[in-house]
Amino acid sequence: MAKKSLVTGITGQDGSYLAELLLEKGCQVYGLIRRSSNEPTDRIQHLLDKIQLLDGDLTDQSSLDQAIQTSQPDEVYNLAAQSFVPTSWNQPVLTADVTGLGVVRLLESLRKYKPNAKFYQASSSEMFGKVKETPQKETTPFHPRSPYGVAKVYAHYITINYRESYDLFACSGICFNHESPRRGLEFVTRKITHTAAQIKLGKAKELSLGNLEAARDWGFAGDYVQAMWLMLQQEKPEDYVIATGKAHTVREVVEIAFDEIGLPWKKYVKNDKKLYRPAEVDYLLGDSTKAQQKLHWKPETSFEKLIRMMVKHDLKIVQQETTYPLPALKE
Ligand code: NAP
Ligand code: G4F
Repeated sequence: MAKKSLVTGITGQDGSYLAELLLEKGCQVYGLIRRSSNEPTDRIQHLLDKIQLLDGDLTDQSSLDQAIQTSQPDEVYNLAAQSFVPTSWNQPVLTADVTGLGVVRLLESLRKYKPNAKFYQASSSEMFGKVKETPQKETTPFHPRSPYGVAKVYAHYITINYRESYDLFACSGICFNHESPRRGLEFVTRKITHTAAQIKLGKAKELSLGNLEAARDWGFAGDYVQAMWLMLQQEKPEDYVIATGKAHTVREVVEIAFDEIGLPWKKYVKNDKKLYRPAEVDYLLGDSTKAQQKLHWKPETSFEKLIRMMVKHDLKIVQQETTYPLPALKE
């Protein structure tokens, strides 16, 4: 019988890649989707006839109970979150509620209705924040630098606690930044590749950025969902760092993106102090030795290939964009 997998955050970047992977593996895929006044399914449009969507929200216990009871999943991947770090300073309570408490709500539903399901939590390298050692591994202490990072630390420990308290198969992937052509436009890599494409095609004049010296260990989302799946195929639940082991600055993303479009970046990139964060995470670099040894996982896509892939995709979609006038209020 096909394995049943429930994915929260299925409409997000990772959710869309993971849903594709799970379908390839022959799973019956359920996705949690929250109410929206417009269509949130752009990234999974091509999968809609192959998956089942269940209404729910991580802030609403009864909807999670219902989703677990209806889907009776063998595996649950919790990818839903308020995931944009700057928003977490403007909406700290909402971020704590969704990204932090949302996880204990989901674990409670599992404990009550499907305790033998395997559970994956999307932990984050933002938990390392002001880093205590470099590179960061599973045992590196946390020092989060944003309300988002703090919420993820709670989520991480409550996942460990439910594993230890109730013997649930619950584990976390501590994923470093991962990107793709499906990345939200507000995250820095996609902001750069999309605006560069707009500049190339005459649809934007400049690119405003904050801290160009921040460094991240950037990988490809398609590679990272493989690791998530592998973690739930193990005999024992354990936490793993998922990273490429190479760090690059925001400036390097800009250099590659503008090289791809053949324009000099210094002419177009403006520094905007408003885009700096109240507390920055300066340098993240992950050590994924454990995942490589135990899961036999390794990243396949290089940083340069990733950024060039994103620019090429953005050139195509910016080219295709047509602007329709809004319908008049009165004809
Ligand atoms: P994303 O594109 O922002 O997707 C977030 C998903 O969460 C969307 O499907 C969103 O639904 C859903 N969501 C938000 N609030 C919700 C709520 N209250 N109830 C139910 N669903 C809700 O994020 P991503 O990049 O795919 O990341 C997936 C997960 O990995 C997140 O938990 C993120 O924090 C974590 N993570 C990401 C990275 C990375 O570099 N991408 C690294 C480490 C950890 P809508 O479509 O309706 O907004
Ligand atoms: O792309 P970012 O917004 O990603 P950030 O904050 O590292 O968070 C992402 O990765 C985390 C994993 O470590 C995830 F948990 C989280 O959900 C999310 O996916 O910013 C990256 C860096 C920052 O240092 C920021 O200060 O880019 C710098 N930056 C410079 N100018 C900018 C900008 N970031 C954004 N978003 N926009 C700018 O204009």
